[in-house]
Amino acid sequence: MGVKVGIIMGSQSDWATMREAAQMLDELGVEYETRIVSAHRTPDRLWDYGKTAVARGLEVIIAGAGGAAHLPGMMASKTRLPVIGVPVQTRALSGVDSLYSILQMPRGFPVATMAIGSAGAANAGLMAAGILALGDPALAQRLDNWREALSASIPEEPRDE
Ligand code: RP5
Repeated sequence: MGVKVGIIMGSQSDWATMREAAQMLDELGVEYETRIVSAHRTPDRLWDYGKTAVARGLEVIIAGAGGAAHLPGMMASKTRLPVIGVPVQTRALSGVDSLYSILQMPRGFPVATMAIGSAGAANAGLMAAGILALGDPALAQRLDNWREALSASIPEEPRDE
């Protein structure tokens, strides 16, 4: 089976955040590819990626960007694959700019928008795995196990650190 998840990001500087999505997919045994695709700096690359995504066998795209974060929305306009958007935290506006840029899509072209920053990137990995698990019982079991392990790791009572 080929790679089903594409993790794309607007800049090398987004990788520190988007790596969390990749690590989650590693943990769950899901193959992925990673690419720098910028809506502003490499628009032709964005177009090609979106245009060929279905034919290449991708099933989910995770797209992270910061600031004027047009990458997830533009990708959603170019492919019918589910696009999961990750607002990267910015210095100037703490990622609220990224969040609003990704979240407020017009009717017809949805982006599943995660939380700002690393938690959002990790959750994007989980969301992608959840989508693929609908048609992959072995992955569904690994995801169930992962969720149970997380619950089991939470103590019932707080303690002094
Ligand atoms: C966006 O601009 C990228 O997604 C990144 O979050 C932000 C800053 O990019 P660099 O100037 O660090 O390359 O397009």
